[in-house]
Amino acid sequence: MQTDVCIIGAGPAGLISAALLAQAGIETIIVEHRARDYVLQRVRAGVLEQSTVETLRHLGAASRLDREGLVHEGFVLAFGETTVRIAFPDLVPGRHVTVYGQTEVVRDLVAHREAAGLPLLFETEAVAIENLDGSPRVVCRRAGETVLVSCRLVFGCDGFHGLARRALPPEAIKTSEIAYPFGWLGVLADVPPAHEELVYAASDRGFALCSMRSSTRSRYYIQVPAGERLEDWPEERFWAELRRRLPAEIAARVREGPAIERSIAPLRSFVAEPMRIAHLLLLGDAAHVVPPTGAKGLNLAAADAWYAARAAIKFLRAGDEAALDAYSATALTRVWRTERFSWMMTKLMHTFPDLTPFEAKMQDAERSYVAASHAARTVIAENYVGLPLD
Ligand code: FAS
Ligand code: PHB
Repeated sequence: MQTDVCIIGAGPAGLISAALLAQAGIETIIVEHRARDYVLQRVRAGVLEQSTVETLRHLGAASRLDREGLVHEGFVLAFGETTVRIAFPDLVPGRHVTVYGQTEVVRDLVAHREAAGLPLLFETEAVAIENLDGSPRVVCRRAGETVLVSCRLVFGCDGFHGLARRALPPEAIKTSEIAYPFGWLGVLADVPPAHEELVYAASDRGFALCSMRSSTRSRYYIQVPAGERLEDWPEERFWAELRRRLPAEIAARVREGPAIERSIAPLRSFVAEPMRIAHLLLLGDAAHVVPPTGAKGLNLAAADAWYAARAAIKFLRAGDEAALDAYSATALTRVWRTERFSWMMTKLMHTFPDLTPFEAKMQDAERSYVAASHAARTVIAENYVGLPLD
């Protein structure tokens, strides 16, 4: 098969970048390892920055989002029984976020791609990338057959565990990483949310998050030690622990219900640099991972897609190789600022097993400073709603 850009992965990074390229008349083929049904039901992120919503509107893929998305003007930080509202109209006037599941974003983008009749090959695993310095070839396996995709650029949008980054010689990239000593146990249930906005709760027992997908569907998370297994957490244990970590007034409003989905995700901060190697661009989790405490994973992938499509269009139309390096530099500036915010929120809100007494005092002081300082809350608000997409 022959195309301009071969995109590995049909997650947000792959689907958004493909749509932006198609809009510019650039030919693409998306190869996706998993089956269509699996991709369409995967439960992940839930909060969209304004720039992500604007990108989806720009693509003409936001009509359901505009109907069903929940516009939120703030969220709550809880430190024990003390609650602190991060109020966007006061702190970052005119800015807001939209609560709309990543599952729905992916559904909308797959429908958008298929309606355009553009190639999206499910159950097609990229197993090698050849000739990156020249005209690349992506070698795929599909129904026991080998499929070769010849192209001019490869977008590695295949997530943290994907092929693209690992196909590079180790000396080609520098990685930076923190593995946190805990993960998030997430439950999705058809019960009304306990609060009208998201609640990020820090308690002596650990972190908890009250999120939602609609007025009838809630998404809850609790911090669990790294290595915990789902079988260690029967549903009744989850609900009891969730309530113990929330302020009493919010805990009283938690409604239980059977889990539609349950999963444990490890938390890590990770960056691979540069994000352009020869004719391969890395986008989204293939290049960087943030702990979900800042609600940034999906939004960073969307920002990478915006920058990568812009660079690819310049390169493919005018042979502008410098644009490809500019992609890496521009994307990484946003990536590192977002890594900082996600790391800061994770340190602020989680129980760390091995804090020194001084570090524990620093965490207490940080929490009381956020509660007391308009400036501190402004910093959190301007990062949460999303940094400008230049
Ligand atoms: P994705 O991982 O979404 O997509 C990569 C795609 O590439 C997948 O469909 C995969 O099947 C495919 N692929 C992999 N290898 C391939 C190969 N060799 N050939 C072809 N295809 C291949 N972020 C938040 O903000 N909030 C959250 O609550 C949150 N929860 C998460 C829970 C889990 C379990 C995980 C793993 C991530 C979570 N994230 C969360 C982060 C998540 O939203 C990512 O940031 C987002 O999916 C990144 O999108 P992509 O970069 O497109 O990668
Ligand atoms: C979610 O609803 O899945 C969600 C919301 C906010 C986060 C992380 C996850 O920070």
